[in-house]
Amino acid sequence: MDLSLIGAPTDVGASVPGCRLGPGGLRIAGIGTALAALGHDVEDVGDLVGPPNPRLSPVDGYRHLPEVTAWNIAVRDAVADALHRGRLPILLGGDHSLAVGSISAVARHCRAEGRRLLVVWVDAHADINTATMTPSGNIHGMPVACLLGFGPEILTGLSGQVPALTPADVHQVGLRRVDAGEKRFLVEQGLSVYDMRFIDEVGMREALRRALADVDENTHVHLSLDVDFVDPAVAPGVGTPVVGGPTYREAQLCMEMIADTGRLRSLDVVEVNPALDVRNTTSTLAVDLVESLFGKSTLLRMTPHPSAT
Ligand code: B3U
Ligand code: MN
Ligand code: MN
Repeated sequence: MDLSLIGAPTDVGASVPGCRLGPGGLRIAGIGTALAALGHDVEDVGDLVGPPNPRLSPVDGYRHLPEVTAWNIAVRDAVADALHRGRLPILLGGDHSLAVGSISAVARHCRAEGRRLLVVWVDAHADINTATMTPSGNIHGMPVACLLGFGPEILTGLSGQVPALTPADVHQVGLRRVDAGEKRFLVEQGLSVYDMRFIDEVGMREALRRALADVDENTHVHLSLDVDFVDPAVAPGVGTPVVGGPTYREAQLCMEMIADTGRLRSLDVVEVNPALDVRNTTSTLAVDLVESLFGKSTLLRMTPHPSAT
């Protein structure tokens, strides 16, 4: 496949600084060479440019809304450009607020092409806060709400249509820290959520089997991979670690099952925080996961793997 790496070195959507260093950490861990070694054509468009992190308090429930907006417009346009050129965009974040711009570009592209969009959101958090519910004002806790049409107009309208997504388009996997308002909102909106309790009791395999059940040839799968999805014992370099996450192997299975669909067409890798990391472990883990997403497997295998059906 033709892949485009797009760096977005910012943490304006977070309050813990450091994920602005994520694109550098991921490149040093070898994301480009690893994907090229799997046979892909890899283009690195370099880092987008945007405002610095002013480290201010929230205003009307949003921290750094003008800066988050500027970064998201840059991300949307870069992702749209890659898709337009027939390439598969890989957003190297940066904090998770950037998924608003990334997925808005993907949603607009799918609308134009008549494709069904399915977003797999893997995260310790639900990221479905609104200005009135948020405990922090951090916009990286709000991208799912923005994409569903709940948020500031400047962000909810980035795809050219509000909402960019409907709840049926989103499946969340790995949740284990959800704020009180978010819990109600998830139910109200009817999102499909495979939380850690589900993964403990039923398993990662069944979670992904259900999340991917209606993927067909006309489906564009987007994976929004917040690395705090993985247990912090394995992925320590994140701003908001939450214990009790998937193991390395469970996270790999999740990636492998998405790869097996053959329909992954865009990806966000976000919240890698090299400033909090140990020997670039978290970037290295992220590269391992991305390799599985793009075809690395232990044995030669058929796609989809017969046991996955
Ligand atoms: N739900 C909390 C914490 C949080 C969400 N996403 C991250 N942290 N990375 C909030 O601030 O909205
Ligand atoms: Mn997130
Ligand atoms: Mn998270």
